[in-house]
Amino acid sequence: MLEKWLEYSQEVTEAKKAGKPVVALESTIISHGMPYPQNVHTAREVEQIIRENGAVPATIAILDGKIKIGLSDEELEYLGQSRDVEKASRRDLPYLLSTKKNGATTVAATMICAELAKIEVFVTGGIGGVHREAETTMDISADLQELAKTNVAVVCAGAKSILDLGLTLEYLETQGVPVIGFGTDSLPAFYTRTSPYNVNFRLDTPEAIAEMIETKWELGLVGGVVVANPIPEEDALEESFIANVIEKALDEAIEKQIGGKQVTPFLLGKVKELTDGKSLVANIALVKNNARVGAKIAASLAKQRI
Ligand code: PSU
Ligand code: MN
Repeated sequence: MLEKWLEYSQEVTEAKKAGKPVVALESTIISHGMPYPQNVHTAREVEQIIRENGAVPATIAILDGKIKIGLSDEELEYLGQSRDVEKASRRDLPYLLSTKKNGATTVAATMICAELAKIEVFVTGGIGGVHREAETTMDISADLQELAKTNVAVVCAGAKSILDLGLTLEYLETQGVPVIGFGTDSLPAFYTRTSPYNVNFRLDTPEAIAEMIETKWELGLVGGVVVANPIPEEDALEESFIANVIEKALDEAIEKQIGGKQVTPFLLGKVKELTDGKSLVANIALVKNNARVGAKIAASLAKQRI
C-alpha cells in the first residue's frame, strides 16, 4: 500500500540494495528558499558533496502524485524554475498526492518521506521554529512537531534569527528533541556561528554524533535530533549587520500582513534583497558545509549497522 506512493531514483535504489548510506535533502529550499538559477546549481553541488563524502544523495519532492526519493536533473530544474510548485509540509502531503499536484517538501515533510524510505539522515540549511511574536500569531513551524515524532536526524546550521531562538529551544526541550552542537557550545544562528543561546550537547566528531543517534533509537525514544553545524568562519556574516537586516524584514512582513506559510519565504527573500545577495552566498556555503558533515554521520551510522 505504502510502496505505491514512493518512487526511488536508480541511484538511490542501488544504494539501498548495497546497504550504502543515503542522505535525504529537502526541496523547499530549492523552490522557495533560493532564487533561480543558484537554487538548482546549489542543489546539484550539494548532491555531489554528499557523494564525495561517502554517501548517496536523495533529494525529495512530490511530483505527479508520487513521493520522489532522488531526483533527476530535469526534475531539479523543474523545481528550481516552476512557479506552481506548492510549499509542502505535513498537512499538505495527502492533498498534493491525491490530486497529483507538485510540491517542494519542507523539513517536516522531508522527514516524513525520509522515514518512509528508511533514510535516517537529512541535510538542510536551517530548520523552521517558533517565530518572534508567536505568543500572539501562534506561528510555530510544523518542523518542530515533526522532530518530536519522526526518526530522522536533521543536520542544519541552526535556525535563523528571523525566529525566536530562545522559544525554539524551549519548544524542542518540551518535545524531547536533543540539539547537538557539532564542535560548538553555542547555538549557531545560520548566518553567524554563535547566538546568545547554548546547544544542549556538544559533540566533536561525526562518529560521536552517530553513536548518540543510534543510542536514542535503541532506547526506543522516538523523534529526531537536531545537529547544529556552524557556518564556516570565512562565510559568516557580521552579527550586527544581519540583525539589522532581519529587523527590517520582520517590520515589512508585519506591515504587509504576511501570514501562514508565506512568512518564511517572504523573510528569506527580503533578507537576500537587503543584503545585496550576501545572505544567499552565505546560505549556499553553509548548506555545502552541512552536506559534508551529514554524509559522514550517515556513513558512520551505516558502519555501526554492519
Ligand atoms: N529556513 C531557511 N531556509 C529555508 C527554510 C527555512 O533558512 O528554505 C524552509 C525549510 O523548508 C523549512 C521551512 O522547513 O522553510 C519552514 O517553513 P515554515 O516556517 O512555514 O514552517
Ligand atoms: Mn509558519
